[in-house]
This record gives sequence, structure tokens and C-alpha cells, in this order.
Amino acid sequence: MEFINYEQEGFVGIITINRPKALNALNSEVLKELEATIDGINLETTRAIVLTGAGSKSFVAGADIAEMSTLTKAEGEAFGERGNRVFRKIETLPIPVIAAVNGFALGGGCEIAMSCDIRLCADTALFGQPEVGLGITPGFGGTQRLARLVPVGKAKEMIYGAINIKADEAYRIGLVNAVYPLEELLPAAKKLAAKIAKNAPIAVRACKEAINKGLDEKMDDAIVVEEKLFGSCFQTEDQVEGMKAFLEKRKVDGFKNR
Ligand code: DAK
Repeated sequence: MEFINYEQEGFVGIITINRPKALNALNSEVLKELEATIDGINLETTRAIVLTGAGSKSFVAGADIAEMSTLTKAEGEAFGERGNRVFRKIETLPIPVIAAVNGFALGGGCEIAMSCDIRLCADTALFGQPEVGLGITPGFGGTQRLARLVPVGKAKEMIYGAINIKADEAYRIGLVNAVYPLEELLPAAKKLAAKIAKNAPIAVRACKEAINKGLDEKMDDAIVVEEKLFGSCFQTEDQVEGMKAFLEKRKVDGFKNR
């Protein structure tokens, strides 16, 4: 692949968007390769993903403005559809995805980070949805996900005003979980991914599904989503071993994903 690198470190997969000449902007080819990479993840052997951008300046500087500038209405819709499909695949991937935001996360960059389960960023990161300055709305879910992740008034201020925010403000409003010096970001993201990967994979996956599906439901229905997923963990080898190890006052000798 030209624009996406994939590496596996133990149970953790690392996806790097690699188009530094355009600050990792998302054109059709990048989106196509990203989708193929996500579709190709081996869920038997991979328990968490880290998503980052190549270079020291940018995570993703948005959808590719040069490519978008000449789109017809129909092509624009198709481009938006592809982006939404890829971002939704990230959001609903059964295993957790951590965004390691190493710089600009603007437009589609902010939107792809928001499709991830957890965001960590470098102290140089910049987040924003500058689309209204280009004559368009956010097109890859920005109006929806930002308004769900941060206070709605803050989301509206950022989107209507095309106001970018720095890492410390992103942390203050809860858009990111933690801020690191750039060189510490990827190691921290990998460390968190490895910590997640140590836990019972079936249970972690059930937690992701419960949280994501439950958030779309009323509480009475949401709690049933959890009930079913809770039930589904029983009689798995990892549940039996996890509880047995506790009762025998010993550590689990590696969960098996069974
Ligand atoms: N697209 C294409 N090229 C980009 C780019 C982008 N988003 N961002 C940067 N580049 C390119 C620059 O054109 C430049 O290329 P060369 O001139 O060297 O060939 C190179 O990357 C380096 O950029 P700069 O020279 O501008 O670097 P600076 O450090 O001076 O500035 C910057 C960095 C990130 C502040 C600046 O590049 C910038 O403002 N970039 C654009 C950021 C932005 O507005 N992003 C949002 C894009 S809009 C939809 C689907 C999707 C979307 C909307 C609708 N539907 C179809 C419904 C999403 C929209 C967006 O994401």
C-alpha cells in the first residue's frame, strides 16, 4: 500500500496514515487503503489498534481539499459516503481503537479521531472543524460526534466559528484523555493498547459494543443491551479462568480469546 502502513506488535496493530507531503490529508486513495486495512485486521490475533499519522507535524489535515474542489454534487455525496463508511467501520470495529493525534487534526482529521474509542494527543496537536470557512459543512460525522463528545455549546462554537483548539483546551473539554510531549505520544498509546490487550478480549469487545450501542438507546433498553452482552461472557474459557484465578489467589496466565 502507498498511503497506509500497518504493523503488528504483539496483540496491538498500529495503523499509520502516511501521506506527509499533504499533511496526511484524506483523498479517495487513502480512504480506500484505510478501508482495506481495517477490513484485513485479524480479530483473532489483534486486540487493540493504535491509529496515528506519519511525521511530526500532522495527524490528518482533513479531507483532501484539492480533490474535493472539483467534485460535482453526486461525486461529493459519493466521497462523503465512502468517508462515513470507513469512519463507521473504525467506530464499530469490535476491538478498541486509540487515536494517537500527533499534530493537526482538522476537518476529516478531527472526525477520524472522534471515530476512535480513545484520543491521546501530542502537546502540539490542533483540533477543529474548519469546513464552514470552505463553504461546506463537516462531512464525515463532525457535527454529530463533536456534539456528543464535548458540551454542545462548545461544539457549536467550534463548528460555526471554524475555531481550532489546542491540545490543552482539547484536554480541558474532554475531547482527549491525555496530552504528551510528541516523542512520548506513540509509546503511551502503545502502552495503553497493550494494557487493554492484556484483559479478556471477549469481555473488552462486549464492553465496546455495550457502550456504543447503549448510548443510542434509552436507559431501559440500554441496560438490556448490557445484560445480553454480560450474559454472553459466561462459559467462555476466559471467564472461567478469570474467576478461577481470582478464587485461587493467582494471576491469569494470559487470556486466550476463547
Ligand atoms: N487537503 C489537501 N492538501 C492539504 C491539506 C488538505 N486538507 N492540508 C494541507 N495540505 C497540503 C498543502 O496544500 C501543502 O501542499 P503543497 O503546497 O506543499 O503542495 C502541504 O499540505 C503543506 O501544507 P501547508 O503548506 O499549508 O502547511 P502549513 O504548516 O503552512 O499549514 C495547515 C498547515 C494544516 C494549517 C494548513 O495546511 C491548512 O489549513 N490545511 C487545511 C486544513 C483544513 O481546512 N482541513 C479541513 C479540510 S475540509 C464531505 C466530506 C468530507 C468533508 C466535508 C464534506 N462530504 C463529501 C459531505 C471534510 C472536509 C474537510 O476535512
